[in-house]
Amino acid sequence: MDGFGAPRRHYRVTNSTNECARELAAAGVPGGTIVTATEQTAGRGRRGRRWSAPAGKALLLSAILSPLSAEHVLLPLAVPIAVCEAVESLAPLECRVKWPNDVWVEERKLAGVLIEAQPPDWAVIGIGLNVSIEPDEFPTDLRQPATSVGHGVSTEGALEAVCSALARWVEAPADRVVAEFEARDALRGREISWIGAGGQEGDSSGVADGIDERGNLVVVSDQGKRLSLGSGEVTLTLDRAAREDPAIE
Ligand code: BT5
Repeated sequence: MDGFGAPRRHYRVTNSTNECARELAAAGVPGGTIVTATEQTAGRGRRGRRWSAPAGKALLLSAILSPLSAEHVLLPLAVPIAVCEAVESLAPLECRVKWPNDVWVEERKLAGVLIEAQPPDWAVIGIGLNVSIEPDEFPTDLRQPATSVGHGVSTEGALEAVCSALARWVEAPADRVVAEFEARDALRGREISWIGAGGQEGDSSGVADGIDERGNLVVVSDQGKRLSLGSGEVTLTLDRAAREDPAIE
């Protein structure tokens, strides 16, 4: 595979670029193919959640990685890292990765990543990056406050920077990905609670302490146990005290 960006299929409106890219990947298009859209009518987040962005103001990108090998085990972390680097090359912002798949600027969600894969054949890397969305244009029911790149950056400029950073990070050795994640980890040292980790009844809150070599989130539970949480199984809540005590907002 020789980078991401060609061939490119662009839609003015589509349901979901990930959906289109999955169909193309299943039909055997070459790795490196990308799908972009000005607007999505059914943009997907994880677990049936929605991704929404006003037309033309976000990068809506799905990039096909093929073939997909064991060396790509940290792909879910390499992608948000690549987005951070791309954004920082375009605007004076400091980006952090909020495990497992968000890019944050000052505690606000700038980008989300949705990877859908059929190993060993392909992975579709879906990226939604807010480029020039005004604060009052975001949906009002977001789980986390959102923000945009701003600074006059265009969606095409963002596309170019993201594709070039992706090419580098997708093939980066695991130790570099882990080191870079550590430098950008938005959760380390923070109190979190989680639901959904099978077999770990009783431990559902603690302090985030980085990731393990498979990209799972390491937490030290309130009971003092060190646990690894898989991204597929848990839902996180941040800053427990603030949520449990409505007086602290
Ligand atoms: C994600 O899911 O963050 C992955 C989003 C991936 C979107 C891209 S766009 C191109 C490609 N094609 C697709 O169909 N999808 C990918 P998750 O962690 O589940 O977060 C979803 C949540 O983010 C929603 O429930 C909202 O609360 C919030 N959200 C929705 N739109 C947002 C936006 N523009 N900016 C910030 N947050 C948003």
